Amino acid sequence: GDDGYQLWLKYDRISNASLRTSYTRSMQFIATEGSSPILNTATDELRQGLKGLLGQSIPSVKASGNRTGGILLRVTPMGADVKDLTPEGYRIVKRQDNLQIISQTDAGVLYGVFALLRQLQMNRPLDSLAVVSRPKVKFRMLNHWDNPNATIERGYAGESMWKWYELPETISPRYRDYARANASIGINGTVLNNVNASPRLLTGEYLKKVAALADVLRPYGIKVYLSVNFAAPKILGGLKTSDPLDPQVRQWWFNKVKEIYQTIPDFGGFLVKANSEGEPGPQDYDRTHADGANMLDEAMKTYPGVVIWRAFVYKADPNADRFKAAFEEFVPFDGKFGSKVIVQVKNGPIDFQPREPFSPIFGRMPRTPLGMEFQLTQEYLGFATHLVYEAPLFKECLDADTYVSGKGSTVAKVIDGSLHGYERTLMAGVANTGSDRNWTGHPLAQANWYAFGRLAWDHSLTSEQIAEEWIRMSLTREPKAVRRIRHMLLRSRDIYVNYNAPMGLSRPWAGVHFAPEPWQNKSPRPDWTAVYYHRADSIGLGFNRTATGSNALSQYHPEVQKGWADAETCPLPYLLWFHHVPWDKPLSSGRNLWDELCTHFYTGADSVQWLQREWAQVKPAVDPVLHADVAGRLRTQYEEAIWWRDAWVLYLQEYAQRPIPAPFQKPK
Ligand code: GCW
Repeated sequence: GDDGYQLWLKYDRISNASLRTSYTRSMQFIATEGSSPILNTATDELRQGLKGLLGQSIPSVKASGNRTGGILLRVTPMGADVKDLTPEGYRIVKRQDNLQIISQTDAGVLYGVFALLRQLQMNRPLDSLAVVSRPKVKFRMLNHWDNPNATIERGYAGESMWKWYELPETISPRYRDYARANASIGINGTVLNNVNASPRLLTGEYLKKVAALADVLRPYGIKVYLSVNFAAPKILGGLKTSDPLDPQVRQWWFNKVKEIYQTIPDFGGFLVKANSEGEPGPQDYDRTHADGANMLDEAMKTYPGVVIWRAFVYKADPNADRFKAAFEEFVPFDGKFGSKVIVQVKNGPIDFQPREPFSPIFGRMPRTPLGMEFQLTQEYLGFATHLVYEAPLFKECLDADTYVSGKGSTVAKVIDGSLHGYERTLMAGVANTGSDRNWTGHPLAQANWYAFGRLAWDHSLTSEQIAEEWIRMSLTREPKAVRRIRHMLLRSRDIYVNYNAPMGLSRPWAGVHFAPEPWQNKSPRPDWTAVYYHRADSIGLGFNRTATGSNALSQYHPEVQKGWADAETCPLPYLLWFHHVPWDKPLSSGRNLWDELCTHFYTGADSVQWLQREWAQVKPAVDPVLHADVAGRLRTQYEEAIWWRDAWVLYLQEYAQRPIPAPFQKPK
């Protein structure tokens, strides 16, 4: 059986014989002009893919000469074929009876190869294989929250893939497979370690291990980055301080960066979580985020790396609104960051909740490159037992309109640099991979890794297109089954939101972020209790963030405020994010708040049974081992959905003092 290890690179033979023949006629040979590690990868990947899809070994040659009917891989830095491309972009054209994959760079050719293979996997006709593509975002990377002891913070697919104790001598073959998967979807960077960073990664001993991983990833166009602990000068260097304005501290970082580049010449850069959730940072010394980031910026000056500084900050203040914290701390520093800094912002203002409005920072720092941070690992989305296809969540944020430069100023245009002219553009996904054989725990969660890469390359792709590709490449090409599974994926996120946190509810979580505990009121920090977020009381439910409440709404452009400020017109999915709504308030749906909530909770849980039925229908079209795995997870999901529903409903009922609406009552 298929255990999911091959991801979307299975390359099962195309079953339609005439299609296979017509492809094969145009793919008699592969001619690679020049040679380099990345070009060799491109050639090998193309051969391997075609071998599977066409069932034939295609010879590779140095030059095509006068031959026709083959595929040419060509790098050309200048000229008509590439002048409309960016360095990693590619063009696939049919010319003089050869199919040519052309780019300014080796990496672009590699991406073109994977694009061609994707077209074949989708069984597209040959005459539609002409494509021009450019990545919309420059740094497309995964963030691993992996610790040196092999645990993964918020990881649900086993232990870390990085075998730190075996490196650098032993190189697991899995590293290369990881690189292939990422390169195939355009990912070009990876942060190897947790943002709650152990300083150990910066020691000479670990840098050698990092260098060994970099060696495996390099031929796939992927650079390594490290999360750094801001207190490293004290902890590793034995200095008395890590004050970013202290000359010795600055010298320490300068030397460290130099050492890194001696070990890893193409090192990607640093990712920093500072003064957040107890991590050290410049504020420990009464310095600012800009002081901290700019110290690293300076140390990095003569090297190619970037400094990615996270905006995920908030203070333990029961009277504050955490929603506003990152904006308040960062927006005043717009324009103050050095020339290598990118500020990385989570999609929503709180923390990867099942549905959040977009972070108000987007669009409000026009002079600072802002990167997007999405979370692939399902910290708040049911770990590895719940099916949640995340592309719609990513798209909801990317397509949201900030209005900062008039209508159409979407978050995507902020992130891709087109709105404010940033050159350093970034999209990061907190990885959902681990050492589980199928990489992601839930086999269908592979789709989230895939979708992230595809959207980082081109955010204009739709959730539907991406789902269709992933299903056909990974699960089945049987049209009816493809349609069913696509429908399941596309509905899955709303189903989850319905039974888990509907209508703008958030954070009913205790420590591990799995169990529903909306009553959870004990915590070392007041802002880590559930009631802080949902604000249930005898009058109603929800967090008033309008002018009569925390006024977090004021952080958005007036046009955005208009959409959410009035409880009468605020769309129901966002209602409780911005309003404290009385239990008996009639809503646009025709139901009052209590009945509407119950409808979401009950239909959400019921819909998991729909997912189960649909999955049962596709059994003949999907590998039996994988099918059984998912079927088991869906059974668990159903039990847990009921658990979530009941926990919320029974808890809220104590405040609402209303009966469960008749359609949802158990028959006597
Ligand atoms: O989502 C929260 C997680 C923490 C995480 C933090 C962050 C790495 O609960 O585990 O720490 O966000 O993003 O820094």
